[in-house]
Amino acid sequence: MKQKKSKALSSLDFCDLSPLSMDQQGLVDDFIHHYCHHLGRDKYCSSMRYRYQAIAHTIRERLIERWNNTRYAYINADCKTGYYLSLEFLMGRAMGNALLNLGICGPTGEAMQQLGMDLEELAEQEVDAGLGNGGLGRLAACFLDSCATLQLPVMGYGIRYEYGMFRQDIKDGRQVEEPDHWLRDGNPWEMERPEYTQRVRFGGRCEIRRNDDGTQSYCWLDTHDVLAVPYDIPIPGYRNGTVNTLRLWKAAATDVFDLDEFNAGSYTESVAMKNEAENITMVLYPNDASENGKALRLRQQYFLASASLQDVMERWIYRQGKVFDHFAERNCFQLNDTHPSCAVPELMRLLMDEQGLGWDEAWAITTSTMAYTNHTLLPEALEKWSVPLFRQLMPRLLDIILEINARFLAEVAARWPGDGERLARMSIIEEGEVQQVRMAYLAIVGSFSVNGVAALHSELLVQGLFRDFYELWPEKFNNKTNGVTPRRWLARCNPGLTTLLASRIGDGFVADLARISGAAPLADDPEFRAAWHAVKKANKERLAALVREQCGVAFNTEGLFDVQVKRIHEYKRQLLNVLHVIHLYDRIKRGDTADWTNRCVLIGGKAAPGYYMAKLIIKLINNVARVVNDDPEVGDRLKVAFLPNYRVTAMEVICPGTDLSEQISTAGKEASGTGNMKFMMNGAITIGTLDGANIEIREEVGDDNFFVFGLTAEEVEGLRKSYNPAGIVASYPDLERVMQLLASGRFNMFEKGIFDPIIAAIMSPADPWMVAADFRSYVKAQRKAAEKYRAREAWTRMSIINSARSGKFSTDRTISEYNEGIWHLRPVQPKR
Ligand code: B1N
Repeated sequence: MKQKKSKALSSLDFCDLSPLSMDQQGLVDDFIHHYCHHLGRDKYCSSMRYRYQAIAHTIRERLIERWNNTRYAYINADCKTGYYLSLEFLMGRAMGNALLNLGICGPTGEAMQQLGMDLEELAEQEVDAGLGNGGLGRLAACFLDSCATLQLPVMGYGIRYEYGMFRQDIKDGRQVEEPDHWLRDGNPWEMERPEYTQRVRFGGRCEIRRNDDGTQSYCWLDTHDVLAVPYDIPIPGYRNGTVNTLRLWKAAATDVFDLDEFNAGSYTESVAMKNEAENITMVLYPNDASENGKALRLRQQYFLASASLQDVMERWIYRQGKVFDHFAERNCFQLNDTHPSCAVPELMRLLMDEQGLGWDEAWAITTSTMAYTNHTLLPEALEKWSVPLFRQLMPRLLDIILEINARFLAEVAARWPGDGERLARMSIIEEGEVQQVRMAYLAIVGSFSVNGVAALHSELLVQGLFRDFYELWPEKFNNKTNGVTPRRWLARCNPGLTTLLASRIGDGFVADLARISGAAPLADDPEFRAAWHAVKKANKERLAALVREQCGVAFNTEGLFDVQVKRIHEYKRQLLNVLHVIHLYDRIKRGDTADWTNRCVLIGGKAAPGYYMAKLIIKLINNVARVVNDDPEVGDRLKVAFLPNYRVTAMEVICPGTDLSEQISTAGKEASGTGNMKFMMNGAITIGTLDGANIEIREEVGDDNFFVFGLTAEEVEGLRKSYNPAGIVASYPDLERVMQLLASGRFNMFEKGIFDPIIAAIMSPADPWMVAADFRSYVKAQRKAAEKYRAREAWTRMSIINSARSGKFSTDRTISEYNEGIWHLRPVQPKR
């Protein structure tokens, strides 16, 4: 795999090539070249696929020019580099984003028109790169966009899963998972780079060797090696000449390995071994915020950490030699949750075993290059790996972890002498029937920075989960409130609103979202409000068309578009939403419809395949939708749809067409949320609990422009011991009727008892999500929203204010804070 190196082709300097044309005719010419000469198609080919591929390659070569120039600029600047290590990058489609950021949407559209094609129709051919579960993976994608836009030398490192997030089908109201073979037709947005292949070791055993000079060295022997082959994806900045890199690793079997087995005469075994190696990057684990403890997942984690660190190390040695004095000043690794946290012991191993550094030197470097972001407080999502599994897969890493722990506990013991309980609490190794490695503690001990993703979340981290560590190292802990990129989540997905805003405040807000505040005074301008309303209406038409096509449900755009799209999880409380829908249905059936606001409720999201309750909630939503939509008495007053296969590309149509954004998690459970920000930016008003970034959204828009409800995080914890849902239901007739309707079988006429587990969960005094507790205040907030919606001018005013106050929630702001507080990178301007 690793190719023979030869002398540089100095006559082929990219900098000397004449730049590719960015105008209509140049794009037409290159399209024709790719279509006819590269792909070998002609006028008789009617498949859209090759037209898409030809335009993709036309754009790709324009990215490659800037990509090379960016690389040269980074090398020349000899600058510090940041690395974002993540098991997930939820990129979605690349083409529209590349055109937007290159600034050639106009000429490309015209070029395609000249050739008799529609650019947006071609764009529809692209499949989503769904290499992530939800918020955490999409955040990584938004971060890369902002790093490139801010011209920061940051590289993403991830895994090139053969199968991304599963496709969700709904059959008979239930989720069915289909494999997502997204690479089937090839991927024009990646570039294989076998010349940078790395070798990752698994299994085997460790041996200590005595050196001649009396020192010891460690050998990791008899390993089963897997090759890591990089595929690079260009990440264009917004109209600035920068193109950064996302490097994704694919696992491949070593040839040596094959040969040995083959020579031994066991051909089939050797093919089976090859399969085992290549399995590592076969599939993304579809668990959002819950862990499954599968060995293959740990292999993925180590594979990513090891390949990426070796890659960085190889470049370092190539450029700086085998001297590591300045390594920490020049490199910084941001760990996206604990998933890549094997990077801590792996960097120790590389520095000690491969480069011969001593422990103290290696530890000083490691703990000044690693930074860790926590994304959840849910105990079921905190990663723990069993010590025996670690020993089996990465014996040398386990040795290092145990040594890190021994030295760390000695430090704790020195600080709190005699406090055995504290030692047990803080140990990286959890004792029990089977010892476990607590990955979050490993990440904290090995990092110089630990951050949460919204103000409340970061506060709860240091008060609860990480309290002991905060007492020890208060200076390590900080907050970095999440954001979303305004390029994809405003300019690209909502051209109508972007054009309207640009006509009044200029288009500077796309690169600097703080400037969107200039639109706030326009909320008082009736003409602007009318134009705003017209854009929203058009976006609602687009969303209604999607719902009609995907769900067969007719949404009337006069109604309030009430939307909850996100992973299905009990803590996110899609159940509370359905209970409200049932309540509205009950009101209609009872004739309680004076001053009614017509409402279209859209819910979408995937459930982890093994999450029974989440899947049952999907079934309930679908069954309720069927009853409501089929009831002639209901008519346009209420429509309900479950959108199958929610993903990045669907959100690009959904958020611009939404009036009311549902952010209704149990307070203290949603670390941040980022969908909430996309909706806000596009002029939806939030109905939400005081959870995650909702709190900061409300701070920005003010109480008048946000429908808040529910218990606070503190109240939720305070209520636990005395929680009595039966009492709550009995004292609130509206909720009592909803529960009766649920129990009556109205929504499961021929499926007796299927929703009993849901009823039991709501009625349980141990319900961790306290659905019943927040029902009353939720209904009240919903009523207020419905009333406000009927006052159209006032609603539009709120909508404008929400967009205009969304400046804080750009990932440009988030990334600037990461850079100022953690990374300390200097921006670099490539040659243009
Ligand atoms: O990360 C997002 C936050 O906005 C969300 O509130 C948070 O729930 C989400 C294990 C996770 N936390 N933890 C995960 C994903 C995959 C996995 O295998 C956990 N995702 C979040 C961005 O900060």
